Amino acid sequence: MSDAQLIVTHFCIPEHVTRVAVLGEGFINDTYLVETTGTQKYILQRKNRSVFPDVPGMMINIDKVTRHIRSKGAVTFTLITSRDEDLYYQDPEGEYWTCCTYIPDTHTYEHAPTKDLVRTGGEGIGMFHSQMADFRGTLTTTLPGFHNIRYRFSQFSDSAMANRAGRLAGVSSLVKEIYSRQEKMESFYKLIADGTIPPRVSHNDTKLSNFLFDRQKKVVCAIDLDTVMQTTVLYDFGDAVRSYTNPFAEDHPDLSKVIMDMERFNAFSEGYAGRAAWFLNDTEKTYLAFSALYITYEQSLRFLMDYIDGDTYYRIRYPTHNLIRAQAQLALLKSMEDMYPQMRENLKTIFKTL
Ligand code: GN1
Ligand code: MG
Repeated sequence: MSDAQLIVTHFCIPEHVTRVAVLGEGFINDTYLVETTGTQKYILQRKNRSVFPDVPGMMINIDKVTRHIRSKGAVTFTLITSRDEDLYYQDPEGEYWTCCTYIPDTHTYEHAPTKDLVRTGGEGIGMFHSQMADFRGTLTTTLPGFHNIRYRFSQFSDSAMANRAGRLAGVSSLVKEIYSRQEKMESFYKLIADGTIPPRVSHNDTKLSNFLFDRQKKVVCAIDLDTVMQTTVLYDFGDAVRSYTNPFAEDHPDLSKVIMDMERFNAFSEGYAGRAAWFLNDTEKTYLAFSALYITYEQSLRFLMDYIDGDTYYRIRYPTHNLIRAQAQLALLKSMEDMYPQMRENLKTIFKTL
């Protein structure tokens, strides 16, 4: 019996388990699909302890959010408790495992195949924010500073100083690109830190592959709620624009192909605004476009930092994978910078014509 096959017996799955197989290529956790004698399937995950310092707190957040969504009659997954009635099972090595229902007939995408999928993706994120807009509970900040660029700069400077993998000299031009935008990014973050941009329940990892789509390619719900916290919905809008508007994967090696496609941006924004306009305030609307630059920049910084550190955070498939990822995200950022005035104009028009 494999580890996962043994672990799954610690959860209250009513059916008899017939198969446990590796699923997907997550960067952080290990994920398995659990098949049973019934029609219901489950997802089993080993959470990455070095990334998530507070797995119990994280699971309470996920439980609160999924209950809130379910209370509205909307689709989401359900957490399966352990035989000890916890939201996780901790194995003898101290590893945390969790289990939830699998939503049938759904797919995920690494990059968006069509503009229609981009639009429905925008609706999906708007729907998630909308469903959570009347949540009056509190979520634990399980990853303090996750999208805080001041914190990311201090991490980045420490990495550069330590130069643990001896790779710094080879990436000096990229490092320069990162530092040249520091002030601009910090002034956006200041608005979040001082509350000018209000905190709301947000997903914090809204890349395309963290949403389920049905057979008709319509969005079903958000998954991977590990990072759900009360930050700003702008992080989600920005991260999704980063992921949906690039017609290629986030690690595409041909930088000349990596662009922010304006038609996709418009489709995404229309989908999002249609669901979210009712709760967004004017400041949030004003900064939506910039949030895409901010998160794309942050992602480039994080990939580059992991390359400098010697690939200790993200799972890689080849030695320069993090470097390629950082370069692709920087190329995307430059494309967004060129189109920024147009992005703002288009958003204004979209909100006006709703
Ligand atoms: C990670 O866990 P996953 O693969 O959905 C990362 C995100 C990055 C993303 C880049 C907890 O997301 O922040 O944007 O990779 N999650 C964590 O693909 O660090
Ligand atoms: Mg994921």
